[in-house]
Parts: sequence; C-alpha cells; structure tokens
Amino acid sequence: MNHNNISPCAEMVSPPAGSPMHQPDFLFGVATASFQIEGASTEDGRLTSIWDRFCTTPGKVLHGDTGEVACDHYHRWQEDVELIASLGLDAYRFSIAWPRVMDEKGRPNQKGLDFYRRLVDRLGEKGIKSMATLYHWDLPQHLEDRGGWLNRDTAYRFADYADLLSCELGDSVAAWATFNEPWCAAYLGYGNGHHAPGYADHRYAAQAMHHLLLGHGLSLPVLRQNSPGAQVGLVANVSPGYPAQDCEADRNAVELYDANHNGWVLDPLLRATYPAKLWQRWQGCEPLVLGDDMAVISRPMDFLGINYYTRGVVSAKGENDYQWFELPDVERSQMGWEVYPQGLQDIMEQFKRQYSNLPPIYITENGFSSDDKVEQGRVQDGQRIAYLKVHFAACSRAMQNGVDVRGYFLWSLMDNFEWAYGYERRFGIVHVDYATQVRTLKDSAVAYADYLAQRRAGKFAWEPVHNLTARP
Ligand code: IFM
Repeated sequence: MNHNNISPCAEMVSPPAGSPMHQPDFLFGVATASFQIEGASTEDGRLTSIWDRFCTTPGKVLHGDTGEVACDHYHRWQEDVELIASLGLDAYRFSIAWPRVMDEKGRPNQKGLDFYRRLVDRLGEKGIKSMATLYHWDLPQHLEDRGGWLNRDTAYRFADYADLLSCELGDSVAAWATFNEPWCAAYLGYGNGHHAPGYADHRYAAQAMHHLLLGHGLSLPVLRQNSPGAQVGLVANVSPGYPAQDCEADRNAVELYDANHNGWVLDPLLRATYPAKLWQRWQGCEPLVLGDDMAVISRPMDFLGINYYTRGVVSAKGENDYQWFELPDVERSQMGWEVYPQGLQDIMEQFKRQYSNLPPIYITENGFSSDDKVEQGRVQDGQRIAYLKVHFAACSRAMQNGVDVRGYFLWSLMDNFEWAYGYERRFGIVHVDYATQVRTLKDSAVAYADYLAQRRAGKFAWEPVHNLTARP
C-alpha cells in the first residue's frame, strides 16, 4: 500500500458543527461488493455468476472488462482490512458471493464460507462491525439457466442461501442486508438489459422485482432465527424527482418517476402494495402475485438502507410517462450524475412523511466518481471531498428535522469494477492501480480518517435529536 500521501492532507471531511452525526453511536463506514472487488472468479470452487457470463458477452461491458481479477481482494483481504482499520472506520459493508458459497445442488462450499469467516473474524478483532449484503447482483448462472429471478423458485433458493450464511456467520455479523438495490437487479437486469442477465422487457422486470422482494421476505425470519443479535433490512437505491417546470403535467411526471424509482421497492416493503402509478405507466405489466406474498414481503425490517447519488429532473411525456430533463451548467460526476445534496435530505424527509412504519435508516451508499490519477504518490480528489461534506450537511439537516439516520457508508472503499462501465469509473477513496494492485490513499481517505480520529478523541459537540441507543 502506498501511504506517501498520508501527511499532506487536504481539509477534513466532517459534518457541520453540532451535527447529530457526531454522536459516538452514529456509524461511519465504507462499502464494497463481492463481484466488484474479489476477483478469483474460478478459485476454490466458485461457480460462474450471471456477471461472469455478461462480461464475456461482446458489447456489454466497456472495454470488455471482467471480474476475473478485479481488486484481487480474495487474496489481499488482510491488507484491505488493515486499510479499513487504519482509516478508523466503525463498520464495513461488503457482500457475499452466492456462487462462492454454495454448489449447484445447494450444498455448502466450505472453502468459500471460510473466506467470509476469516474476513468477519478479522474485522471483529479490529473492532469493526460487519454489515453483510447477501445479494449484490452476482446470481449463480445455474439458477439463471432455470429462469433466474423470473422463476419463483429462485426466491426460495435465496432463503436457503440466507439460512446457510446466517448459520455460518450469524454470531459475527452486526447487520444483514438481504438485497442491494432490487431496482437495479430488476430494471437494469430484466427491464432494459444494461445489466446481467440482459433482458429488456418491462413485464420481466416487474416479475423479477416481485420474486426479489419475495426472497427478501422469506429470508427475514430465517435471518432473525439464526442471527438473533443482528439487524436485518434491505438496501434500496433511491432518488427524489423534481419537475422541470412548475406545471401540472410535470408534477404528474414526478409522481410517475417517484413510483418507478422509489415506490416500486418501498411501497411493497412498507405498505404491502405496489404503487398504482407504476402500472399506469407500464400497462399490462403487473406481476403474478400469489396468496400472502404481499404480507411476506412487508414483514417488518430493523432498518432500511438507502443508496443516494443524485436526483431526477423530469418532464411529461404524454399522460403516462416521463422523460429526463438535462439541466445545463450543473456540477456532475464522472458518471454524468448531477451533484445535488439537497436531494438526500428531501428524499429521507419524503419517506418519513410517506411511511408511518419507516424503520431507522442507514445511508448504505453515497459517493462520487472521478477520473483520479496518482501524481507523485498523491491523489488530489478535492471534488470528492467537497461532495462528501455537502452530503454530510444534508444528512445532518434531515436528522435535525427528525429523520432517524443511524449510519453512513461511503461508496466505495476503493476503486473497483463499475458494472457496465468496467474499471474506467473510479468511486474509491483509495486508488487502485489495476496493473500492480497497489492501493494509494486519495486525499478524501485521509480527510475522512482525520475526521474519524478527531471524533474519537471527543473533539465534536452535537445536538441530540433522538436516542440512538434506545431503539433495537
Ligand atoms: O457501484 C455501484 C454499486 O454496486 C451499487 N450502487 C451504485 C454504485 C455506483 O454506481
């Protein structure tokens, strides 16, 4: 690891003075996902996943990049845990690769399980809490060959997988997220084909979403039973909508956008129903819902994880559809996403108004991609530092207005495989040189670590807005 840049630090990444984020119980972490960092895609009995297949399908991933090596975390996990510890983080959010831990018959693959056992044990020794995501998109290919998320049976296979993992690691994991971003798995994977497995049919997307959510609901009691000390929840990517113009048609467009981006996942979980507006836009695409599915899906969760990057500004496209409106002259990330911190406050306050049973929130992803370069041992990513600070401030305002936020996980610990964009887009606070696997702390990592060290030293006062320890 290259630490040359640790001393000439830029400013500290800190929430504003008095922010409730300074409370010692508020968790600060970083997040990653198995396929994006692990590599070792054929080692120790790991099966092929839908993303391995997708990467080798011509034209699907930029430059033909694959997850074969990625950040080589499977071999360098000890160095990476040291890195997490050296930053002074409270928690680490990672995901488990389903194809690494189960064989085609659903039997455990001990070598794969051992990898995660070693990881959570080492994190525990370092005093770092583990938040494990069970599904961050790497479905075993053999399940896709039987229909993947279009096949209801996959939801039951997912519950078996959750059972195995929580039996194995249930004593050491602080929080389980069943799924990461079902919206992406369903819509990008089955609705427009930008992600694996690459289908493009809205009826497929709706049915896949239903089975993903069913898998979530089926696994909740299993996780609770095997891992009674852990919190269980789901991670959703969320995005507030705003009208391009202040007119009724664009306000209706915002409702359609909101139903698609937020309500499609959150209404079933928190209201046991799909939003009617969704089917207004996608007529005839309603999924097949059986028996008590909606009751299963809406079983209570201990937390909701939200991933926030940007907002949508939309205008009407006929009566039942919307289109994106590209604002000129706004700051954007390397992904082209507008930097809009107010959206983080707005969406959390919207959820608080909308859902009477909204559980406590973790911000499970938030971060900035830029074309970072190592120059004389240093990566000057001042734009990322600025992004983090304004999002900390937005989170603080939401908490001051009564939103119960328990922690913040920055995406991402290190640069990694950014799905259809391959390795070109860099989200890490640690730079990865993919040719040498050298990790170099970017200025943002140093600035985040500076804040965490000063917070531990008790340097910040805060205004309490809710008692974090009083809730489960
Ligand atoms: O890299 C992804 C992550 O896997 C899921 N949430 C969004 C990130 C940035 O696109």
